[in-house]
Amino acid sequence: MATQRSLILVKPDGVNRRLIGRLITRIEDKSLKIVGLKMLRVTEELSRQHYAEHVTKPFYPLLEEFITSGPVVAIVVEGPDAITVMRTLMGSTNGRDSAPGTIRGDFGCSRQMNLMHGSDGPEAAEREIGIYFRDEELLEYSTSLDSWVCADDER
Ligand code: IDP
Ligand code: MG
Repeated sequence: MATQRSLILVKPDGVNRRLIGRLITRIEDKSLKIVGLKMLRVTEELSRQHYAEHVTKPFYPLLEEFITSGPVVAIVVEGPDAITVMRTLMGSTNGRDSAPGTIRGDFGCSRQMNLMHGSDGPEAAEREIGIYFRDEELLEYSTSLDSWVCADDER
């Protein structure tokens, strides 16, 4: 167990469907802390950087078209095991297979238009946070609720 940071995107489908608020609420309800947040348009170059592992895959051209098609909201979340916690909260890649109660399971039924991105491991998280945020855009702060997120031996 460790305090981790994860790079989250509300993808263009989430922005277009006016779901930004509800999706961010899921993060806050889970008691993860938002330490960075911005709205931007992903360029083709940024897409190739972000999805470097997928660039050679057959579905990449459509993924790039989708992720560059409208604004996204980029968020850095922090909390205990935040990377895994966010992946569990989002559900599996294809909304059709995602369990009810997960973000992808509750809000969609697409493999591509699956509302959110979340880093899949510590190395990816560090790399992706560096792509979207400068150090000074990430804020360290404590709140009176921090001590109620989990016990000290769970951090
Ligand atoms: P993940 O977002 O659950 O980690 P990845 O396999 O890393 O899923 O794929 C990255 C993104 O590419 C997915 O979230 C989805 O938007 C899109 N994608 C994944 N597989 C396919 C596919 O087979 N066809 C079209 N788009 C796909
Ligand atoms: Mg992935």
